[in-house]
Amino acid sequence: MFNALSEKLESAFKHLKGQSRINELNVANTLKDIRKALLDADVNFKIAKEFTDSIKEKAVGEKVINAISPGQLMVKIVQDELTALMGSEASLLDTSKNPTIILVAGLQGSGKTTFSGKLATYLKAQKKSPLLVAADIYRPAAMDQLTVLAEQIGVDIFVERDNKDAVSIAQNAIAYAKQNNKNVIIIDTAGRLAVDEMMMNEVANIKSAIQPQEILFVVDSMTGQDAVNTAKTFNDRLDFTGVVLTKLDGDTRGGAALSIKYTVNKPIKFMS
Ligand SMILES: Nc1nc2c(ncn2[C@@H]2O[C@H](COP(=O)(O)OP(=O)(O)O)[C@@H](O)[C@H]2O)c(=O)[nH]1
Ligand SMILES: [Mg+2]
Repeated sequence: MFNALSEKLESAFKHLKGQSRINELNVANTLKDIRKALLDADVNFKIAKEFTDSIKEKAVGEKVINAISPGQLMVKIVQDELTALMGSEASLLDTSKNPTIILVAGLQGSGKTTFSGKLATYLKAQKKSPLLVAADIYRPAAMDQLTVLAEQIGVDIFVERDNKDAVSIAQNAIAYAKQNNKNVIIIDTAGRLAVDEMMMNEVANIKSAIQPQEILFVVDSMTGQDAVNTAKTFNDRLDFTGVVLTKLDGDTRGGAALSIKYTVNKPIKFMS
């Protein structure tokens, strides 16, 4: 995903070849190229600007010790800043509570149902006993999709086909999980094509009714900068605990991955 970006960053450092120290003048072209590389990767322009401003501040006037060249020093500064941008600590899923409730939210087509299945598989491999919950009440096909998935991976599923209230489905699923020794409950919710009030209300109501330990916001990384706005809206309403990036196998340029953490300051917990 980051191949194009790393190639462009590498060539940005070439401007510093043969220089004995970093100054405003010789670092300008490198910074320009770094900014362009980030924009080409679909990073939000404001973030790209703040990022390069902060690199400039750290780089200019930095004493170059004899052992390393300005180019090497610049690579180090950029790497540190990129690490800070993405989050420097690994963030794990909190599954300490029994049962742990995980709410999966995001736009329609972002990959929530697919991810819910993958997450259940991942938890099963960790000797957990997950329960998948079909809380997308609008499309009967969504319940079928999760049912087929659950069968394929050998995980229990909770479906109430005649219940048109997502909140009560979630509550009933929790009662079922407690009776059946399921220790992680994964609630796959409905999404809309774009952020809308009704969807936000519904998922916010589910949140307040069941108090999940984890709220994972699923986002299609191919949506680029749009993903940043969606993430912000969802975070304002749900205060989610982590981000799941999907479709990284497509021709994404990585911009969403770089921008979301920066914008909402929530960790990327999974790449699906
Ligand atoms: N290439 C690719 N396709 C995915 C990925 N995750 C989901 N999809 C596909 O995207 C479409 C929507 O996924 P789905 O899980 O139903 O999204 P939902 O509406 O958020 O539940 C389906 O055709 C999935 O097969 C992924 O990581 N990579
Ligand atoms: Mg779905």
